[in-house]
Amino acid sequence: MDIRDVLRAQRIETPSWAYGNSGTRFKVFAQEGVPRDAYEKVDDAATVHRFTGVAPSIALHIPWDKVDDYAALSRHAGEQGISLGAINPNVFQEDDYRLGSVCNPDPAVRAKALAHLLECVDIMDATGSRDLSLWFADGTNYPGQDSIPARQERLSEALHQVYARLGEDQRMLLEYKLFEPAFYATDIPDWGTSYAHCVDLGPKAQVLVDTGHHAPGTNIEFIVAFLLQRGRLGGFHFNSRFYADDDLMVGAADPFQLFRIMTEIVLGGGLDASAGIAFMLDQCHNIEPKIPAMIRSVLNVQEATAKALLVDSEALRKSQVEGDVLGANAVLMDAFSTDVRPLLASLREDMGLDPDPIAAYHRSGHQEKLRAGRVGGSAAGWGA
Ligand code: PSV
Ligand code: MN
Repeated sequence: MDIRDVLRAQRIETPSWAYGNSGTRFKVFAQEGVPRDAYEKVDDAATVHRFTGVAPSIALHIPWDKVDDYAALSRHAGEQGISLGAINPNVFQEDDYRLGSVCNPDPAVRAKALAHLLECVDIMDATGSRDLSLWFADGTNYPGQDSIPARQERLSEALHQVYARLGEDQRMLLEYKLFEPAFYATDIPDWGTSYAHCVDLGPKAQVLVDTGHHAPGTNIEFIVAFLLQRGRLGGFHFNSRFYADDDLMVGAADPFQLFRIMTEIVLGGGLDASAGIAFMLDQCHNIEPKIPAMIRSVLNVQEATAKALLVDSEALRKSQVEGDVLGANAVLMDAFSTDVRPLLASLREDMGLDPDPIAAYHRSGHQEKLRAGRVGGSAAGWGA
């Protein structure tokens, strides 16, 4: 295996919502030059791809990225050199969803949520997207508020209806999250719950691991290795956290954790296109400029991948079967301690890219152009 070929073929999907304004529940800091509609978000994702060469698709969130003609948006993306990726339905931002969406005790609200999920599969037909990426804000805040098993049944029923609607080449990714916005019991709190539903549904249902959605101290690479071995790892939402679902740049808080995750991916064959794993980012750049932050994030995933590819798997296996604890650990640490930046810089030159994408972006004057050009209209996004 030639490491350079693997790195050249790597694909990292960026999220439309990272390009729009975002913030915390305390304040959204509006930035100049942010996209005003889905078309401009596609343009920003295309810019990230132009400088990195490995981010050729954008995930959409519906209705944040609602347009009249999705085929036209898809054509626009193609003209910019990228494609439309995962479709993320949004069933958490309407008053009707106060007690949940597909798990809501009211059948009328459940029907409304299901209709939106099915509409999103129609959108996938128009955009050519493979993945329906599902995350539910459903859950309860107080013990006794609702029946935990009844909610699981409602969830299962909705998922089966959506699964039945998927086309031959379409998949459903089921994301879990320990907490928030529900604080007592989230309806899909962990990978086990997601995995069980996916197994019930069939092979087109796969677990999505968002790195920010675990309790502190959770061994995420164990989850990754397990799901990969079982053929149920559908994809990632990469980001970083210090405390909760912080949505900071991937690899910023704990690059070693990202390396450990990518090492399990590499060792388990998860980088092969046939594994079908979607490597997506799910981040919000609240105080930092968005496009360079996204470029930085893509480079961080690339660096972790390069280091994981440097793990000497033969030496590792040998140490493992010999019970050489320190030797095995040293194999991983050697790879992690290697500076892969020169390798990636030379790879980029081979690919016709600038070896330093962030410096190249700043030199390009693109940010100033956006600031001057994107005036009027209102910024598209969940924040402001
Ligand atoms: C929820 O916290 C989440 O991780 C889901 O993936 C959403 O689609 C995304 O963030 C944006 O709110
Ligand atoms: Mn996510």
